[in-house]
Amino acid sequence: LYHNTWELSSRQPFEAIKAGDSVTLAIRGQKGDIKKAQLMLFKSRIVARGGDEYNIDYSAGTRTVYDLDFVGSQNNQDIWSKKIQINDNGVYGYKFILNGIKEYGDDAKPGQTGMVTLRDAKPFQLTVYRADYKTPNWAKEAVTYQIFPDRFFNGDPSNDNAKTTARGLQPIQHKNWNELPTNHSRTPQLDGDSYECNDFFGGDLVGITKKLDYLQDLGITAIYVNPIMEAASNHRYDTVNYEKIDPFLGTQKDFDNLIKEMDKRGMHLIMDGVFNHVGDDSIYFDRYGKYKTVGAYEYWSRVYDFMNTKHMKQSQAEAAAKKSLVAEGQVFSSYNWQNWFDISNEKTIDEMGTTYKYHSWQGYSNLVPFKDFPPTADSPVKDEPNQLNNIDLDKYFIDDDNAVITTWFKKGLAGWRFDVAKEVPAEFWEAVRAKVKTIKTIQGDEPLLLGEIWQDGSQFLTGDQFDSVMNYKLSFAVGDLFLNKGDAAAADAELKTLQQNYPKEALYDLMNIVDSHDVVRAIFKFGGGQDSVTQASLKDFNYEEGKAKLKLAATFLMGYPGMPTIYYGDEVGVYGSSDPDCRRTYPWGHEDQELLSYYKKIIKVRNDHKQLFAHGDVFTLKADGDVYVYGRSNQGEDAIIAMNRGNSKEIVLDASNFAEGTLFKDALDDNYIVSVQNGRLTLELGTLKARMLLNK
Ligand code: ARE
Ligand code: CA
Repeated sequence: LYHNTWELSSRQPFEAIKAGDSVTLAIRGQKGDIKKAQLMLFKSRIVARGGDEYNIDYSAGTRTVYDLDFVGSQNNQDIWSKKIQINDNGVYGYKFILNGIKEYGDDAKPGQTGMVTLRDAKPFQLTVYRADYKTPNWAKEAVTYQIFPDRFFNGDPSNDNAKTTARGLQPIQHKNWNELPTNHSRTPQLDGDSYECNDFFGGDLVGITKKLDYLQDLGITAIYVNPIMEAASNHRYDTVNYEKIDPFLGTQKDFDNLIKEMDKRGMHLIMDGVFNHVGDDSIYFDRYGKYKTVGAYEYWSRVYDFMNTKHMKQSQAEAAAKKSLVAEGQVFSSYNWQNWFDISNEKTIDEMGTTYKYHSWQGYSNLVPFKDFPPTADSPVKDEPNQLNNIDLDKYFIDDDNAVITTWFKKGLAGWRFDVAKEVPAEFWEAVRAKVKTIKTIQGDEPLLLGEIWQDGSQFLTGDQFDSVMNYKLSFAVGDLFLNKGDAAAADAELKTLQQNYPKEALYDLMNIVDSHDVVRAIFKFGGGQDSVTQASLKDFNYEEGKAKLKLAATFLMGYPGMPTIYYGDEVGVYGSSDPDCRRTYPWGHEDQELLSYYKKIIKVRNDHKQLFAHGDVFTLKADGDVYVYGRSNQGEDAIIAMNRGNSKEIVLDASNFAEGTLFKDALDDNYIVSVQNGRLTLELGTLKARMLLNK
């Protein structure tokens, strides 16, 4: 029995289909063996899940069975097939049932062929997207730069203690710019609470603004910035207030000015949106009783006992004012924060004294997930539609006139990167898209909706949720390739699977990365560094080897569809192990200039051939051992991107796609020109070298 999702004789078309379109699925068997062939089609149900647990769930959705038709025999094999039309978008799965007893489904290796089982075969995936699915062009054309704002540049030292000064608290002692991150500050901070991730370096929005010329010179056209809204920690995933810029990072004016300066340079801003949880120390929850508002935790645990609260950080007068707010029943401004979280009345004792139980995100007590967003094992998976109807969370974030998600677009935002996207109910993202896609950014562009997804993101990319996801899948494929963990064919299988599963609209604006603020720096990994090391040192890895392989990976991204995204400092040789070591400061004045000029060169190649690289077709030319070569084509303009992770060699490519005699010139090596001869191209590829060959 044989079915191969990559062969048109098995499945046509190769890629995701548009709702309303048809797909032809066929299976072959030895002549005479198949008496009856059926196709079982599943529509998966989108289920939000927490932690690492995540899968497309076919069992929860619908199931249809079709009889296949015998279409003929070839080479002693019988072919059975069926053309089916699918009208609704979603992630589908299919498997074959032969003679009523055997099943043939996916073998769980990337793409391609499957295997026979007696029952419970794993379905092959088929993605069906909405006919009107359209993603922003600017994102397809972008070269993006990711900034962890505390660590990029301190452009305004006067705000380094803005939060403490405003509240009459002890100033915090910042780390020196050249120290390493440890997540622990030397001094007790803010109001003396001891939380982690509290070492600050002073980077800010003015710092980003001041370095825009640097980014423009590098060829950057979009910036993705980690959370900048008010929060307690240095990473700011523990939001205090969604409507306010963190005072350590600057003011609303600084933000407006950043946007103004970015607009001048035609740059787009993508912001981190953390809508799965808030900080325990936030106006919404207010575990420590710090804010003028009455937070949910306060309400449930201490609302009748403000004056006696052990953690109360407010003055007696403020506490009294709160008490009267409660008495008047005006506890929660216009939103019912008390309903946003799961808080039980059970008391527990911890190091802070008596506390009340509440759910926390992955055991981090500073991150409090919203109710009905099921992020923990003890909060059961909920998949009823419209589960948000009984709380007004969606109003605050999406629907109100000044809702958080839409209002930031009015302030100049071009796109959101949504944190822990898979743990938020699909209905929430659908509502976000429905609303956001009715507006334009103030620059007149389509807004971008991008999810933080580490696994296959198909279910978010069928036209009713996101435009894009962080492409960790690609970072693993490219990472393994240059780490010599698998050969080029293995990487190609992973990449072809993405090309097959993701609608083209999504594939072309994925956030393509080699690393991020959550993982070991790519250069460290490539240089043989271990991610178990708390602090990377030059003893742990070979910088030159890491750098050579980083160049290969960066070149890979720069020629590929999707927006290549550079994690700040990668381009100048910043290294580091896992979080927080991957968040070292940008080394102004100590950059690896050679690496930087390589980055500039490859980015320029992409930017100079935007139509080709942002919109052109992509196809594999060679995936063999140490060598990976792919092609790009768009209306007579062609490119060949070749990478060799091994020793110097000569390779021969099938170039029958290109006209005989076509000249290809290496944009990274002016003296190198080759031409298509007898439908073939012969290339010299040096040790750990890449080429970007262009015919125009
Ligand atoms: C940090 C350190 C800890 C430290 C703690 C101290 O990592 O070692 O003990 O701080 O409080 C943010 C910060 C982190 C912080 C964390 C908790 O940036 O520095 O931890 O908050 O305070 C999964 C999720 C994915 C998530 C990653 C990290 O699915 O959504 O884990 N990423 C986002 C952000 C993070 C952020 C948060 C979520 C929380 O990008 O920066 O953390 O808002 C597999 C799985 C993935 C899994 C991945 C990594 O591949 O498939 O699902 O991602 O591994 O574990
Ligand atoms: Ca500062």
